[in-house]
Amino acid sequence: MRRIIFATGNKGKLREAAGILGPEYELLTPEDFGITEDIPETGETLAENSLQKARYVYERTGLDCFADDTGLEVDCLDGAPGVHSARYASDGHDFDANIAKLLKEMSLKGPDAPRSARFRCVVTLILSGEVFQFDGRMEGSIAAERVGTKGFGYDPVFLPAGQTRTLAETGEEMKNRISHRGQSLRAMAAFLENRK
Ligand code: ITT
Repeated sequence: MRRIIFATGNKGKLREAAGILGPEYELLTPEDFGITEDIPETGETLAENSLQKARYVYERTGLDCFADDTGLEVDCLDGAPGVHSARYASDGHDFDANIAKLLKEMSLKGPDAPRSARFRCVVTLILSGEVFQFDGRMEGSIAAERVGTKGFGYDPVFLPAGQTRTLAETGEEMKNRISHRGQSLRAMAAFLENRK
């Protein structure tokens, strides 16, 4: 059993990480160490923000930890919302408002605009003070409207490549197999396995 802190305040990410990493891992959260404030994310890239979140928790606990920074890149919006995905519509991590803004901005591009998009994820692991990063991505497209109730964030409008159902319809097991987070966390787990 490996105990490690996942430096996140996002319960959806935490649930997925537990499913991806399996029972070999006990995931602690910043809350378990009295860190309840929003961890600052002021970088200009996913890699910078991911490192910033992991460092924040490592500096306060001295324990091994990892963080996940994820962005949704939409081609017809020149890669937006990208690194600003959490605060696209407002400052408050409001999923519904973020999706509403995304669909509105895309409709302004006209009916023929490409709907292709991808999630990118950078996981930063701090292990005995050393930093390692793992990338993952999932290609797909943005649906015309929200469908499904599972998952979190932009899942109700994300159609993985080659699929006709959104991530919020298919649910976590399928998502974890193909997702950006699944790829980066499995890469991290393989790395940790090799270090044993
Ligand atoms: P932490 O920083 O506390 O981990 P966060 O929600 O702020 O949580 P990010 O900065 O990585 O995380 O957020 C990017 C945004 O994209 C945020 O609104 C998420 O809800 C959303 N998001 C991240 N991963 C997603 C996924 O797998 N499916 C759908 N939306 C996702």
